[in-house]
Amino acid sequence: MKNNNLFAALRAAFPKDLDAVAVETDTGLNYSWRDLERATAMMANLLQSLDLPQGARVAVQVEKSVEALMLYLATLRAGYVFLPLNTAYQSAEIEYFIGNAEPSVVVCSRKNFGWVSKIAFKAGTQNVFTLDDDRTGSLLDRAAHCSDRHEVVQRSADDLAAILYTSGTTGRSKGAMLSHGNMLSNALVLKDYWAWQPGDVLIHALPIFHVHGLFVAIHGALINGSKMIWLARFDPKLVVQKLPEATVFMGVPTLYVRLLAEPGLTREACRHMRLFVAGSAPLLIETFTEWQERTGHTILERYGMSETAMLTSNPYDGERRGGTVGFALPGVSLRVQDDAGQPVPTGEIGSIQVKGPNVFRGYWRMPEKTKEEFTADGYFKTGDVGKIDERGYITIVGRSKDLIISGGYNVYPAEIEGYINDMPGVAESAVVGVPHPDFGEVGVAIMIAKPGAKLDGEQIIARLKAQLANFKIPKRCFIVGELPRNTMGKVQKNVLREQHKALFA
Ligand code: MCA
Ligand code: AMP
Repeated sequence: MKNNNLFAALRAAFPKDLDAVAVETDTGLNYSWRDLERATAMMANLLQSLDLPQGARVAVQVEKSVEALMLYLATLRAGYVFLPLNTAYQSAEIEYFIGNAEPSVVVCSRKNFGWVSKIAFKAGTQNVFTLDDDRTGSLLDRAAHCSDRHEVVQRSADDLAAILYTSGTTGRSKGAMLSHGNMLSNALVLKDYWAWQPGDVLIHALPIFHVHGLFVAIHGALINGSKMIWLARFDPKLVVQKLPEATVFMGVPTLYVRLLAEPGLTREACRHMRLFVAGSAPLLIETFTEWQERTGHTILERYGMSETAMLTSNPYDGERRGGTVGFALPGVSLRVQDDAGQPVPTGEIGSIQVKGPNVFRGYWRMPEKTKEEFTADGYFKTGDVGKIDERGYITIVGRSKDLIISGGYNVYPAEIEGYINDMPGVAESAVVGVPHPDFGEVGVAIMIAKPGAKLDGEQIIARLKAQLANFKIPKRCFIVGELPRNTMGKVQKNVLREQHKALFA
């Protein structure tokens, strides 16, 4: 029987020369393909020795390192379900994810072990390991005693490989369940669509707890047997320095904006580059055009979601049109519908719906929510609003979901408003996204006080900082007498966005 474990496919693409460099780090370390093979075998053996139930979740909140990458691959290899968590999440956020996902294994950094292990043990997790970005931690200590031989566990295409939490517009975060088949199909389509070639080298500068850095970038390089230049964090100077050794780069728009501020970003620096990919948030046409002028390269913009991995892409060969996200990828059906569920005419705006082998298996333990997000004929409602032009190029014009995308991270206003509304003296709040030159969009909070109460914006920000991941904190806070409302009494966020649109201009 064919093994549909994603890891089996990635490993089959390792080059013949296992001693060649697979990952080169910014600290001067080289990891060979053999290192990846052996270390993932050892970690997979460790996981399997823990007697975990079928479908066990391995939740991981660690700094970016090659060992963290190996842990992801080892989890696939051992047939368990990987659950990556943003390193910015604080205790209330982690408590929710661990309580909801009930992982059998939690891996965290040593400095967080105290509070993370407390949360994990309370939720019934039996195994908590540490892993730091200096190649230390109990996970590696334990794996060192395991065999470096391991047979990849048999998995079917429908078996779960990962759960990615993506916040809901109302209520709490939902875990998007992605299967081995979802991810392998997407990786193979992109390998072809983006014309990955022998000798390609990827600069990996994104975090590895979201689809972009974890799947699109890593799977892309591995399924092509390509070396990665691995940066622990995005540093524009270092990226520019490494460009001459690379051929492929992927980033959210903020990374491109910051790279353009580097005088060293020149045609000469990009002379070996083959492909620059952008996504996760809208790429401004100014950035697209300036990049073309400075480097001679046209950024290829694509569009995806945690629930679906990549959905559309501008062509590799053919015109890459700025401001559009290109065409539906091979195998993906994409349509734009009106509120009555009818297809809209060419060029008109409607809701984007998708179907394909990349579309997720549903939300973790939320069958009702899952059902709501699919149409009767099996299309997933993305919550994005867009249009398709006469040449078939898709443009995203907005979102029906109340979501702010800041520097490529999603911020759900409802979550932040919930925290603000719980603060003493706050009657009501609204968080809206406004344009920002660096992050594309940032959150701004507007609130009204309870009668007689006095609110202090700085204090509110400080309180939020103690509770929430840093990227979710509104950049500004306004206390007003009243919020604009429609005739139904609903807060008009569009009016607030308009009022504050020039704040960071
Ligand atoms: C950092 N800060 C931010 C953000 N990042 N504020 C708003 N939005 C952000 N994204 C704030 C911090 O709160 C902090 O504020 C200050 O900036 C410095 O923090 P630091 O961590 O040092 O920031 P940085 O290292 O400069 O990070 C900026 C970044 C990072 C490199 C752009 O945000 C990043 O890596 N973004 C990429 C996200 C990503 O990979 N998204 C893909 C999602 P203070 O000093 O006040 O505390 S996958 C996806 O969307 C789909 C599927 C797709 O299509 O790909
Ligand atoms: P996530 O929940 O992190 O998977 O974010 C997915 C959302 O990011 C999508 O639903 C879009 O709203 C947005 N997105 C991703 N890529 C693009 C893009 N190229 N242009 C505009 N929005 C994008």
